[in-house]
Amino acid sequence: MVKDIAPKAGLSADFLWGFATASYQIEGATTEDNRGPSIWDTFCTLPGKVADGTSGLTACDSYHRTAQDIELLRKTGAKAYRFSISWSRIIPLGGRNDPINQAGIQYYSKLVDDLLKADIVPLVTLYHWDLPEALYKRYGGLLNKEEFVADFTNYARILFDALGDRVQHWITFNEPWCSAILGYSLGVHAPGHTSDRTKSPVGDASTEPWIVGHNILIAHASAVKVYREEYASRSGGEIGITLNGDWAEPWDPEDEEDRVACERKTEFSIAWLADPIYFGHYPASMVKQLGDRLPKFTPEEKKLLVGSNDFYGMNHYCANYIRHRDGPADPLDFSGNVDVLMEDKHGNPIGPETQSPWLRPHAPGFRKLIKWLSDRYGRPKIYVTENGTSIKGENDLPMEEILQDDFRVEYFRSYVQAMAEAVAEDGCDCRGYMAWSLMDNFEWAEGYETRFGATYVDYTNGQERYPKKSALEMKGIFDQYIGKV
Ligand code: GBH
Repeated sequence: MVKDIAPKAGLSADFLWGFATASYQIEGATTEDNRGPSIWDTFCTLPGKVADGTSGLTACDSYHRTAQDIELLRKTGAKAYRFSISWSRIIPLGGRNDPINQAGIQYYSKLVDDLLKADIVPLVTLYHWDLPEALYKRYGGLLNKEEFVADFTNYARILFDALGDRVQHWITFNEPWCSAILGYSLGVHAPGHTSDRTKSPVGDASTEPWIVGHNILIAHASAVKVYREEYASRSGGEIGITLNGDWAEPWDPEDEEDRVACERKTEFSIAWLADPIYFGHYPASMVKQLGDRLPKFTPEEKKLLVGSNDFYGMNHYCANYIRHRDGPADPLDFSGNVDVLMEDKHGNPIGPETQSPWLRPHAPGFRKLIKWLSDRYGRPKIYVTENGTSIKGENDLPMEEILQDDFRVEYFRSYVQAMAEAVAEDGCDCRGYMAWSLMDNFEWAEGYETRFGATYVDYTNGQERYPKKSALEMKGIFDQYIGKV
């Protein structure tokens, strides 16, 4: 009889682990120190867009509480912290000819200094969805390639200048899939464009998401070029993009068409934005389905893009069952003409329910996706820049019970193990992991009712922070694996 051998698991001795946040979700102080409005400030004022009618007006008040955030990070033993910068604090009107706001630069500069003093490595995201509102009004924001690329590159350069001597890890964009699909197809994120006229008077979901994705890629590559030419040689830092992506399992593993559909779904959600960076073109499956609606790269754009990742920033939360659809794809389709399901052919769920309708934990999918990415893109260095879960009904519990978040502890434990197996068994090159999130925060269209924090934030009582069990157990989880490969 063959004995079951447990897979090996391990992470490198210098593995960076910690927690992630994003500016609009935690900072608050949206009108303070000259900060200009962003498209999210505006979006939140529209009736029905945010579940509980809230906004990032106060959020976790991190603009005034970075000292507490760092203290919290210290308490967890984290080695790294990923945060994002609010563009409209740096340039309130956003554009390359608009005034720079020194107060904004000082805020982030001090944050970086304080993190380094606390022995915490900063990972900085330049764009986590909060575009200056003025750029949307001025020229249509992400839809305008020439203007957007020039303005983003200028914004990026200002930050490389201000922080580049101390920040070694830069992320250009967080999840362009979300900006494009949630913002310009489904219309559930700012600026809310969609073809659904009951939701918005503007938008064309058959074309705009593909234009937005394209423009973000060019803006990413343009900023990377500036960084490499003007800064990296001096400071030795690295830069990449962060892409979200779920794992796909066939609804019926016996059905060849469902197996092919899984690959196509992953190409539509991930390879859409990664293939251009590694290969200089979109996946064939997308060209086939979208035809001329998918923009084309000029030779210069191609050259700019290929090789523009020093690392692959991976945001990952869950998995789905995928069933192929027969017949031609809907012009509004963005998933490769498939059904995205929570149960397989026999009614087995992919994972337990959480507070987020889209999120069912399924740790084996994490290992499989890390391997899928590694195989396709030639074993890139990977930083997991987000991974985490909400818990069904968490917000309705008394605080004492929220702090005992065993469901989240188990989620982190199983996902970190899956990643450590991908490294030790599959030869993947994962070098960092940032749990989402350091603390409960403004969960976009879900408002504050959905909590993703490893720390409880008491919104009714001065945004006081209370670490949950998951925040305190993370170090123990990582200690098992670090230095074991
Ligand atoms: C992350 O995205 C974000 O980076 C972070 O800001 C956020 O707080 C965190 O997730 C938790 O939500 O049901 O069609 O609307 C994760 C990737 C992809 C997850 C889109 C939600 C919604 C699909 N997201 N998905 S839909």
